[in-house]
Amino acid sequence: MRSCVLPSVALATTLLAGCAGHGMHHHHGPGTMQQTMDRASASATPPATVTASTPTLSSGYQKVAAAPGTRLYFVNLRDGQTVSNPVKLVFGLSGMGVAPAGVEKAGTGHHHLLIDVAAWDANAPLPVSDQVRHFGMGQTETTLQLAPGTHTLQLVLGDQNHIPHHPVVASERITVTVK
Ligand SMILES: [Cu+2]
Repeated sequence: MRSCVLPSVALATTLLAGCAGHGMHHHHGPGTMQQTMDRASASATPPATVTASTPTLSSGYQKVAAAPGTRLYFVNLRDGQTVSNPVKLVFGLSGMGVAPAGVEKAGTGHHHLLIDVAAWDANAPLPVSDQVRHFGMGQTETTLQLAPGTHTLQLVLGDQNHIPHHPVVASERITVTVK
């Protein structure tokens, strides 16, 4: 089990995945200088602003529980990567299962992809928009056309009603540059 330093106190209660950029260097000694340089030059996307998750919504709705230790991550992309269209994204989920929207099954959810979203509500259904894509059939990958430039991408797991789990299951927010 790798350890992961969370970049933000606000997100410390969430289950952040995507720690692949950290903790990968196990060697000490001669390589230290190069590792330090690699780390310093790596881009770091600020985390999204997310409301603190509550187990119950104001409506009385009981959120679906996230399994402890669940990780959500981009399998094939990392923060700071340069990509070209069409951009393929593979969604990685460890610790829970994928089920289509509308199917109530403990320990499951469906993927949501947030594109250029800097803030979202953990205590409401995820909206449907060009920036918030739902994969309600249980898809675990997609292919996008993105405008040239930089974009942030983040995965959020939602339950059968598109409501984030408690605690939130979200990936690291990453930035990609589209050529
Ligand atoms: Cu949804």
